[in-house]
Amino acid sequence: MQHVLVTGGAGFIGANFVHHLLTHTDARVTVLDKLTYAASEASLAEADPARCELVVGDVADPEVVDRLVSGVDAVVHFAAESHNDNSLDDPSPFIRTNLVGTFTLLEAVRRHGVRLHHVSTDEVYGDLELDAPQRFTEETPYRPSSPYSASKAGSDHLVRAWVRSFGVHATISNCSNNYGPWQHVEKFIPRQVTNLLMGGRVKLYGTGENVRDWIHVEDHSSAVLAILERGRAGETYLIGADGEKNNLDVVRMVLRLLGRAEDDFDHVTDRAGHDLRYAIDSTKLREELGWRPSYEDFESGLEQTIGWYRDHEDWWRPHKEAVEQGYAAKGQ
Ligand code: NAD
Ligand code: TDX
Repeated sequence: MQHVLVTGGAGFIGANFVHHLLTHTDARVTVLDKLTYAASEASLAEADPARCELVVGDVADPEVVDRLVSGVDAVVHFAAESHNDNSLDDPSPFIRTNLVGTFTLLEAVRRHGVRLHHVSTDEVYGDLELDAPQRFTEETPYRPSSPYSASKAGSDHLVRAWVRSFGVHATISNCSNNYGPWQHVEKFIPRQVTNLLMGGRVKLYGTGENVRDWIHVEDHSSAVLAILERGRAGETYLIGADGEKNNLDVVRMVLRLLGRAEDDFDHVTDRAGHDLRYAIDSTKLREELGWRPSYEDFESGLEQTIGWYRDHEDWWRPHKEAVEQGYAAKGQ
C-alpha cells in the first residue's frame, strides 16, 4: 500500500488511525473529510505534511470521491455521523452520510478496482441481556435499534452486496465502544471528564446498568490495519478487547480518578430505546490475524485519557458550552 484514502480522517477514530498508519507503514495518506461539527483539523496538525494531505469534501459527492479513489491503492472508510443521541433528534444527515456516502464510495471503488475497508459498529447487532453468556460474533443477526445503528447496518449490507454482486474487494469490521484522545465532548467518557474538569457534575442516563465493551482507540487502529493488510476479501471481523463495564462503574471510576466521591453524580433522562448491553467475541480476529489489544487494563487507559483532556482544554473548551446546552434542553 503506497497511498491510502482515509474518509472521516479528521474525526476521533479516523485521526488516531491516520497517525497509526503514518507511524507503522510507509504509506502516504489522503484524508477526505467534510469537517462537520465532529471534526478537528487540530487532530492532524502533527501529521507530516509530506505524507498526509487533507481534502475537505463530502463522501456523498461522486465527483470528489471518484477523483480521490482513482489515485489510491486502498480506502479506509470512517466517515459517518456517529452519535446516537443526535440521530434521535434528526436522522436525516445519518441517512445521507452513512448510507448515500457509503454507496458513493462503493461505486467509485468498483469503477477503479480499489481495495476498501469499511469501519462499522457492534450496534448493528442490537443489544444483549445483562449477565447472559452470549456475546456478538460475526454470525449474529442484524437487529439495530436507533437511526444511527440502522444507518450503519444499512451501510454494512451495501458493502456485502457490492462484494457479492460486483466482486468488490472489501472487508468490514464491527468494533465496540472506543475511548481515548480526540473524542468529541458529546460522547460519554469525554463528557463526564470535561464536566468534572470544569467543576460541573457527571450525568448518567437512567440507572446506569447499561453495559458497553470498551476498547482503546489505539487498539481499534491496530486491528483495522491488520485487517487492511492481512484480512480476507469479503470477510467481516469483530473488534473488541474484553472491556465490558456498566456505565455506573465507569462513572464511579472517573469520579475516583478525579478525586471526587463516587456517588457525586446526577441521574438524568434516559436515552429513548437505550441499548442494554454490547459485548464482542473477537476470536476470529485474534486467531486468524494474530491481533491482540495493547491496552488490557481499562483503568490505566482511562487515567491516561483523563490526563489528555486535562492537557488539551484549549481543544475541547470551545465546543463544551453548546453541547451542554443541547443536553440540558432535553433534560440530560
Ligand atoms: P466522529 O463523529 O468523531 O468522526 C466522524 C468524522 O467523519 C468527522 O471528522 C466528520 O467531519 C466526518 N464526516 C461526517 N460526515 C461526512 C461526510 N458526509 N463526508 C466526509 N466526512 C464526513 O466519529 P468516530 O467516533 O471517529 O467514528 C468513526 C467511525 O467509526 C464511524 O463510522 C463510526 O460508525 C465507527 N465506530 C465508532 C465507534 C466509537 O466508539 N466511536 C465504535 C465503532 C465504530
Ligand atoms: O451523558 C451521557 N450519559 C450516559 O449515561 C452520555 C453521552 C451517554 N451515556 C450512556 C449512553 C450509553 O449507554 O453512556 C453509554 C455510551 O454512550 P455514547 O458515548 O453516546 O456511546 P454509544 O451510544 O454506546 O455509541 C458509541 O459506541 C458505538 C459511539 O458513539 C458509536 O459511534 C459507536 O458505533
